[in-house]
Order: sequence, then structure tokens, then C-alpha cells
Amino acid sequence: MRLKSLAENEITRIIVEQACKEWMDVSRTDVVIVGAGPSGMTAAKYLAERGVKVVLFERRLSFGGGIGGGGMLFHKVVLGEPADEILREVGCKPTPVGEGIYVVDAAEMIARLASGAIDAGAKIIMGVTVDDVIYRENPLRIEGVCIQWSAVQIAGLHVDPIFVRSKAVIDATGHDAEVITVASRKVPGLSLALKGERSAYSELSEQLVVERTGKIVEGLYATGMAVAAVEGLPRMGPIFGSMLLSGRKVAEIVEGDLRGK
Ligand code: 48F
Repeated sequence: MRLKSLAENEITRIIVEQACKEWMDVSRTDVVIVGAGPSGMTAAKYLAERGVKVVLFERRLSFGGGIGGGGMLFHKVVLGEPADEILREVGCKPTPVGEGIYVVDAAEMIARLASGAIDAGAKIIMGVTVDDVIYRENPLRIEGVCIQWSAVQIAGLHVDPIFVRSKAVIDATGHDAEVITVASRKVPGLSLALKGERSAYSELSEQLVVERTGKIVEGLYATGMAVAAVEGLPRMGPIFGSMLLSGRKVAEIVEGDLRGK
């Protein structure tokens, strides 16, 4: 068998042409999700399944966020029902370890949540950091994000970002709630004081994170541990049921709000 290959300039042409074509399309989208951890990938799946145009930006060159580290690098992830339904929907086989409690391999969960989002039609773009938001007044609202190559940020170069306009932005950046933090600092009139995460109280935090998942201000939503940072909730450590349920809940809320517009 002779492997078909290409001259170097042709490789370049295909990469640049196809990527640019896609960037033209991505520059205006329905929903931007920031962060490809458990909550962001779950939100992406449920929004895309409902026909919403979703782009998910992830700072790193991999997805999964905190899933891969399991608990202190042990490669297992624990979660409780009914979050196991979401894992089964994407093809995971969680193992029961107690009443309503399951365990799953970290690698399996990462791979299948990502496939779930991609198969549903969400676009995941890695190596991109969201460093600011776009806002408009009367009424005050968030209308997109400013993005930069993570490599540019790491190199400390002075390079202006580019922009993606969207009807909604979901902060799924985890413990630092990076998007909401920057908006609270830089959007006049937002009057949003992040309360900051508290020490560990897993069971309480799991309930409250799901309960408080939702809209922060017009056009800006929180899911996953970003909710804990905004609301002053305890940390929960390596238990992930609420991350999945929060992702699904924010998708439902955003989709409802978009439909109402
Ligand atoms: O931290 P992360 O997994 O967030 P999550 O979905 O889940 C939290 C759990 O992993 C765990 C926990 C509860 O079980 O305590 O920690 O709330 O995923 C966040 C992702 O967002 C990316 C980051 O690299 C990670 O993959 N991220 C963070 N800030 C940015 C970003 C940013 N400004 N731009 C792009 N990506």
C-alpha cells in the first residue's frame, strides 16, 4: 500500500484555509462556553443537542479540566445519582460502589464527555484563553468574549485579542470563575462582588452548586465550581455529580432564555 501524502505547502494551505473558514463562522455564535471541564463539556452537549450553535474555548491543549487529576492523582472519579444518567448517555459505564454512588475511570469520563459534546455538534477549540468580555449598555448585558492564544499569554507578549460575539457566555472556568471575575472588575455598573470559595463541605456544596447554577447578569451565566466562587460556597473536592448536573441545568436555562428572546 502506498500512503497518500502531500507537499508541505499543500499541508499549510489546507490547515490555514480550513481553520480560517471555521473562525469566520465562529466569530458570531449563539453561546460561548469558557472551559472544557466537566460542567462546560456537559453544558456544550445539551445545548448543541437542542440545535444551539455552541463554541467552547479551552485554555489548555487538552480537555477534562479537573477530571484527569481524579482525587490526588488517583485515576478514579466518584459521583452520585442522578448524575450517573448523564454519564450513561455519553456511553460511560459507571460502577456502583454504594447506594446511588458510582465510580468511573477519569480517562473514560474525559473522553466520553468530550465525544458527547462534539457528537452533538459543539465546536471545541483548544489553546485559546478568554481574557475579557464584550458588554453593552441599556440594558447592561454581556455580548461575547475577547480571546487570545494561550501561548501568547504564556510568552507574555503584548498582542491584542480578537473577539467572538454571542447571545450568551457561560463561565465554566472552575474555581477562579475567571470570566465573571474579569467582568465584575471591568464592566461598569455590574456591581458584582464574588464571595470566593469556602473550605470543604462536599455534601452541602454539591446541593448548592446545582441549586445556584444560572444567570449572573444578562448574557452571562455560571456553571460548575465557578458557581461556588461567585456564591461563597464550600469546596467539594473530587466528587463530580454536581458538575454534570450543573452543566445540564445551565444548558436548560440558557436555551430557555434564548428561546424567549
Ligand atoms: O476546573 P474545571 O474542571 O471546572 P468545573 O467544570 O469542574 C470542577 C472540578 O473539576 C473539580 C471540583 C468539583 O468536582 O472541585 O475541580 O467547574 O475546568 C475548568 C476548565 O476551564 C479552563 C481550564 O483550563 C479547565 O480546563 N479555563 C480556565 N480559565 C479559562 C479556561 C480561560 N480564561 N479561558 C479558557 N479556558
